[in-house]
Amino acid sequence: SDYSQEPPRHPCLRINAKEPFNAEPPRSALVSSYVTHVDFFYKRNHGPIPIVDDLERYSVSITGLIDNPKELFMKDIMNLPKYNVTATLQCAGNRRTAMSKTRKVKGVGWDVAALGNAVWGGAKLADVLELVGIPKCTNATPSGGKHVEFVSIDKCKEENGGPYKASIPLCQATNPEDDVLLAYEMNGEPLNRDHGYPLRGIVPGIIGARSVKWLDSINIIAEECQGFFMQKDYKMFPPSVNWDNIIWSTRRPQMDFPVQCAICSLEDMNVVKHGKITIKGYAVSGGGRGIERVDVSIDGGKTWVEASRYQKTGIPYTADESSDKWAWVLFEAKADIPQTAEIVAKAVDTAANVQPENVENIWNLRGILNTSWHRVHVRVGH
Ligand code: MTE
Ligand code: MO
Repeated sequence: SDYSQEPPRHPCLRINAKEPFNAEPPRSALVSSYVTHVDFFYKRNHGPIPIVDDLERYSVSITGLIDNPKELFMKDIMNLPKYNVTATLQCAGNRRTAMSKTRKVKGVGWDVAALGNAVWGGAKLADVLELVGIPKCTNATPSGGKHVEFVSIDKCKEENGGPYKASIPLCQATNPEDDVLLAYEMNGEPLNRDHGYPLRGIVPGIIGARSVKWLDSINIIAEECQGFFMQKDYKMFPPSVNWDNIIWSTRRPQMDFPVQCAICSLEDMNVVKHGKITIKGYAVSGGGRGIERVDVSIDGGKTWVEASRYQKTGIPYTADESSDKWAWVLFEAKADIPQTAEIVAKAVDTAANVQPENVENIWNLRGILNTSWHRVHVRVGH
């Protein structure tokens, strides 16, 4: 593979793997703004970044189980109504490094910043599919168990040099309420190469792996996508499964994301100047579920206080129509700590789901979905 034409990247990024390029910002960058700056948005790749230099000729083919397959050009997609959806994209491998500390897991290591919150601009996939004669889906008219497969133009070794791909159920793709986008903008600017220029899927509320970048084709298929990243990766196994006894077909591809949170204003083992500290971080759940509560402890989880929550700065967050349902919620609490402290955060989503206390109990060999209580140890010193 050829990594000689990678795009420039911000020097603050922590590189977890160089080729393919996988990097995350320092965690403090995440809580400096509600919408994550493109430079600080994590980059998760499985091959070299493709180059699309002729936008006029770039097209996406819509094929598969449809009567009239179509080739769509950028102008066709941009002619559809444009939507801006604020959505958090989180890699299933976020916080994998911490899971690996209890028992080694396979995969690129990540601290707590393999996620970001962006305003994605583009056409709704439901509108795009209507152009090829597929009606919108409502709960009253389910679309027959079919799937929509996104195929990229990149090349990755897991697919033996073939493209990255993934699928979602057709009913999700064609339900306007699910806000699935073919996005050409990120935070009001055209997508950059790292994030999928010129066009990517954005599937809010589920693991980042299904938001395929650099789209080449969209296929309507009878069964879910049989690609590596759907069938041999991104599945959640119980702690008893290891590389000798794994049977991939026993588990479904992971889609939804459980409730997650992490402290970003402090690093583990930080030495702080005095005992008055600010504990800031993010909380986010899958499926469009809001964040009901964030609890913070400074004594390792013996006692708790509730943190304040916000999306737009200065406006207290409530999980209702006024909030961005696909986006993270930032939280903040102030505390006065003794000489040493174990700070813990845990979130509760609007379905009353809670985070598991310990990573051991959710350990899985691929190291995905580490949503255990987030802990940082700090010491007051000089
Ligand atoms: N799409 C393509 N074509 N190739 C990839 O390697 N990585 C996926 C997804 N889409 C990937 C892809 C994964 S695992 C994640 S978490 C997100 O893209 C990351 O998106 P980002 O790099 O824009 O943050
Ligand atoms: Mo990912």
